[in-house]
Amino acid sequence: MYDVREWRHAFKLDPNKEITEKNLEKICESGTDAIIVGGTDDVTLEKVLDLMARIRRYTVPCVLEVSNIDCITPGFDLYFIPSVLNSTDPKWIIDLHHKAVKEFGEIMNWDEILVQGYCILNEECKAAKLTNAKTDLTDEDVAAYAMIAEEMFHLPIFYLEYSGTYGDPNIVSRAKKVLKNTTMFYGGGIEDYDQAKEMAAYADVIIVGNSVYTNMEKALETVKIKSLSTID
Ligand code: 1GP
Repeated sequence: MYDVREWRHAFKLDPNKEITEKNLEKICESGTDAIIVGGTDDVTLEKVLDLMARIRRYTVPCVLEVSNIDCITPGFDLYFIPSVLNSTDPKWIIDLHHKAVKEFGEIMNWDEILVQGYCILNEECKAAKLTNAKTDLTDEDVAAYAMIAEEMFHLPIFYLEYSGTYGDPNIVSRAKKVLKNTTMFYGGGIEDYDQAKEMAAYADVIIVGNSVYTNMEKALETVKIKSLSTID
């Protein structure tokens, strides 16, 4: 349950967006493997705590994806720490991490912390702009980042991020081919079951974010991919 290698599907909820109790219940009881709490804009500790407390009424694993050191709070099952491998600014690859570990390293529970090697591919998304990501990449470029994540850095997660737009299945497929132990997450633009199924054929875990807020019923249908396996 808390082992990402066994996951196939997760919803990502943004602390900065409104969700009704009824819809939150549907998401938490959907059968998804986890709820990831994370966002780029105006994420405050207060909003993170509020959303965590609401999700905690259900048994689904609850993970904080840390985008801002001020929003870290105990109470989550796991903590994901993104490192943007294709950022052109060391701040997002290693510098913020260095600052956090220098300050809190001795009290961090490393068993609960997983580093995600991000590769951001939608140049229009906020995360790409914020991190100055180099998004003009070929499938071979992306596969090399995947290989770096696994073979050089031994990261538990490689995250292909197309946030806000549906990605290129050929790139996802090519990256997956070089991964053996690192779990591949795909997120971006998944709005219905067919898109979820297409990406779940290659990615180990698909992440559904924005469609929770735009079309809840279709978002819920994406959970059905859990019974499908990836193409080896
Ligand atoms: C965002 O990868 C997630 O970090 C999901 O993307 O919001 O486009 O579904 P969407």
